[in-house]
Amino acid sequence: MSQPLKVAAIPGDGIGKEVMPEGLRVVRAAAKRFNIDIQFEPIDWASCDYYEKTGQMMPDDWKDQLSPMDAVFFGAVGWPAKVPDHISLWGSLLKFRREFDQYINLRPVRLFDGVPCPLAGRKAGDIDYLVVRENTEGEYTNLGGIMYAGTDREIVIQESVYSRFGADRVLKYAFELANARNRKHLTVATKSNGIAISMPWWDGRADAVGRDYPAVTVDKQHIDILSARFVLQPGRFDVVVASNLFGDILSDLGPATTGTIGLAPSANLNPERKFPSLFEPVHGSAPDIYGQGIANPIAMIWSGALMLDFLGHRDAHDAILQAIETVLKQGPHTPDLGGQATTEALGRAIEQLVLA
Ligand code: GGG
Repeated sequence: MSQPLKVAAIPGDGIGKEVMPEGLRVVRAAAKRFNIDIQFEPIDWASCDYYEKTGQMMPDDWKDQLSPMDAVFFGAVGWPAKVPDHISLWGSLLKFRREFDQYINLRPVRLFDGVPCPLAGRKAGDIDYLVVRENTEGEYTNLGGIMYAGTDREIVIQESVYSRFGADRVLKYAFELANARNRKHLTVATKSNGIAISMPWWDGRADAVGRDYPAVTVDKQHIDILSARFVLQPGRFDVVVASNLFGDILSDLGPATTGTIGLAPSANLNPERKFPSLFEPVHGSAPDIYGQGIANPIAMIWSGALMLDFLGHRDAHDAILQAIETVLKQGPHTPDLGGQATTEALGRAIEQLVLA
C-alpha cells in the first residue's frame, strides 16, 4: 500500500484564513473522487498572530516539521498593523522559498468566460500565459545596509544578486515549458538598457540556455514596455520568464488584466523534489476585506489544483479547473467579480461540481 500524501495547511494571515477552508474543501472533494489518499496537517504558525505571541513568525524547528511533508498549502502572509511587512515576509514565505530551494514560482494568467475583462474587446482564450518567476535570488536579498543612519548624509545600499546557476536553472525550466506548448514562445523580461551589468548578462544567459531549444522563439523585452504590452497586447505572450522582483510585479499585473487577482494561483516549486513545494494564491492577506467573508477563494482552490498536478494527479487538477470554469461562467460570483456570493458559497459550488 502506498503512503498517504502529507500536506501542511498553513492559512497564515487575513483572508488566508478565509480562503484556506475552501481550498481544503475542494482538494478533499477531488481526492475523494479520484481516490487520492491525502492527509492535511493544520499549522497555525507562519502568521502574525503567532509572532504576537512568540516574537517570531515560526518555531525554531519549522524546517524539521515541514521537511517530511509532500507539499505545503499556504494562504497569505502579512498584517502590517501587528508586524512590519518585511519582517513577516522574510520570517515565513521567503524562508520557505529559499531554504526549500523553491526556485521556480509558476504563475498562470488566464482570462475566463464569464469574468468581465477590464481590457476592451477581449474574450476567454485571448489571455493565456505562464509567468515563471525566479524565486530565490535577484532583487529579493537582505544584503546591504544603511550608513550615517538618521543624519543628512544617510546612505542606503541594497544589492541584487544573480548567479549563473540561479539564472540558468530558471531559464532552462522556462524553455522546457515553452518547448512543450503549442506556440513555443518565450518572453525574457529584463531591463538591459538601464540596468547595464546584470540585465545584459541575463539576456546572454537566455541566449546560452536557449541554444538547446532551437524550436522556441525568444523575445527579449525591457520590463517597462513589456508591462505596457501585458495591457495592450496580452495575446503576444505564451511563457514569460523574469527575475524575482520583475516576476512578482508581472504576476500581479497579468491577473489584474483578467478581471481580478482573486483568481491567480501560484506554485513555488523545487522541481527535483528534494524539498516540499509550496502552493499559494498570488494575492496577499487583504486586511481591507478580511472578516467579511467575501474574499474570492478561487486563487486558493486553483493553487490546490496545481498542487495535485505536481503530486501526480493530473485528472484531479483537470476536474477542479473544469469546475472553476463552470462557476466563473454561471456563478455564483464574489464581489470582486460583481456578484454577492460569500467565500464559502463559492467554495461549496466548486466542491459540488468536482464531486458530480
Ligand atoms: N499568498 C501570497 C502572499 O501572502 N503574498 C504576500 C506577499 O507580499 N508576497 C510577496 C511575494 O510573493 O514575493
